[in-house]
Amino acid sequence: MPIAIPAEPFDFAFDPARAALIVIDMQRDFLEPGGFGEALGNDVSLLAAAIGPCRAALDAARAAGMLVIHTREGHRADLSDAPPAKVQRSAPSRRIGDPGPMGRILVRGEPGHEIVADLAPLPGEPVIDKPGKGAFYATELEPMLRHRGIDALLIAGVTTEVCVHTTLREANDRGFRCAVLADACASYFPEFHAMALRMVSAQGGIFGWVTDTARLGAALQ
Ligand code: C5J
Repeated sequence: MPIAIPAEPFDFAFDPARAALIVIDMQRDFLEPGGFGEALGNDVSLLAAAIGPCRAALDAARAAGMLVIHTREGHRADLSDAPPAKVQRSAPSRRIGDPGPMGRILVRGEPGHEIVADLAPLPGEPVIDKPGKGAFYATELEPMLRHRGIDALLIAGVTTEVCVHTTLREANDRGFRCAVLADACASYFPEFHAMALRMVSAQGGIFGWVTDTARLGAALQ
């Protein structure tokens, strides 16, 4: 049955049976010291704030029987799916594919590529491995959503202005109605987080809606 969540710029109406929660890239490589995020010069502790809200969103979505999808950014061991331009732009000291304390940086199957323990996918929940920032690029996400009749997405994860935003923009152009869960997203740059959220709901909701886990949880009860 359709429900409506208070959101900006106005209520976000969706049918939980036709909606999915997508949790973007809550991986050790972005959230823990020694991974990709830190190799790029970031303070990774800034992303920890999103873990609790992501967990709350997962609990609410699972209890409501909603589809839950996780994504992971990373590359094949031979880096054949990593554009040279992306590898060259990663930190000169430790680049994508280089060894680090959590294994090879941003490489599938390495410890750093795993989703943080608190947000581990449950058996049966799809995990999308993506080589890019957007979860639709070079992945099976779109057919997966279409085959299940999904038309609305609730989006959480990191980082707000990079992989969350890129995925949101891809989804918006494909006709999905999207709401970002503000407290379940985070950035290494708090000002980018705030501005990225404003970009979503400005201009009458040009990319979608912004809400939070408390409002989602209350609406799904
Ligand atoms: C980045 C991401 N920031 N998951 N990836 O490189 O946002």
